[in-house]
Amino acid sequence: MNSSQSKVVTIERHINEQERLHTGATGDFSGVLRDLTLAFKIIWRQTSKAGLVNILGATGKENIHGDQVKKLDVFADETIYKAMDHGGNLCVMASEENEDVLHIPDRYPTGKYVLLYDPLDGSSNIDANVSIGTIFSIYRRISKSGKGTIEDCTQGGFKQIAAGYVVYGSSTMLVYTTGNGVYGFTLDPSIGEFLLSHEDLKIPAKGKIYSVNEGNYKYWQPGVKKYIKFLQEENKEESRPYSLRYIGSLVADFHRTLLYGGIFMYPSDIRNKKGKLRLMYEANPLAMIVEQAGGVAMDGEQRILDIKPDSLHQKTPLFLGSSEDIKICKEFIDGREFDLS
Ligand code: AHM
Ligand code: MG
Repeated sequence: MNSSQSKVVTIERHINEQERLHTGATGDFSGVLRDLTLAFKIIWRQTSKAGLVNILGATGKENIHGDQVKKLDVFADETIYKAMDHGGNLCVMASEENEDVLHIPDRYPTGKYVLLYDPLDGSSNIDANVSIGTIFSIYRRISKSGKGTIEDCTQGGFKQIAAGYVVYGSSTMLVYTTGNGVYGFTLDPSIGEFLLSHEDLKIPAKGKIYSVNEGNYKYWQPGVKKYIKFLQEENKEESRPYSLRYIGSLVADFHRTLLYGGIFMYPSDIRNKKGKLRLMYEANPLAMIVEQAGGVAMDGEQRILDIKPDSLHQKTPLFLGSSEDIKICKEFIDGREFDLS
């Protein structure tokens, strides 16, 4: 055996190794991650052959946010629920696509963990074959026993014990953290395994890219507008003007920001005072990941993970990315940095 040969680490092996870092681990938590991985592979299989099986297109229904629900959203939502309802490790789930919490069926045991998920993020992009994703977030239950409750599902983001996402793109990647750094796995379709490809990911302290739906410019608050103008000003030492990249698929925009650095924004505007993105399903999990990678996530005023949730589907403005970029953005929002010379 050639000892210089790099080791192949499957997600299964990685989960086991992470578990061993925690004394007293029972394996229940690893069980949650393992079951999730299976769901992701099933969703990947379906998204990658979507055009072939005539599953593209709208169901004609709207979800509780008023978005049109696509067939693949429904498929992904049900796939995750069914993969996770019987393992005995969860007490309750909640999904962006469902108004109420999702209980574990009576015939299965309940466990000590809580799963929140956005089954198919960026679904308006499906028909154009643009990258889409799944986002997940795991908490420990706070209710004592039996079925989990809405309170289990509306804990502050700082209480997350794991978070991750899958991006179904030119290749399919799973990125996750259990509070011990961020790890990325690329799916090898020939063997159906996620293999470790990005170890201990760190976001650059400063980037050269900003990512925002600039079509909403006229509705933003003055500080955000001035910050965007600042990014567009020329300053070679500070790598300005920044490049603009916006896919309109949060997972894909986040993934690029994590790897290349820079800033992603979905600010509030005069029409949507709380922005568009969902705190529990989108902002909190990505905030945990970006912080674990050395970056920052805020709502314009405070740290995302410090927001006290008041409802399952609440929205939040979201600014996340490289620490230096977020710091400058915050100065503009606070009105302390208006010199564009
Ligand atoms: P969703 O597809 O789960 O409803 O998520 C909302 C999506 C995000 O992926 C993306 O960042 C954002 O909406 C894009 O919004 P907009 O089209 O307003 O730029
Ligand atoms: Mg979403």
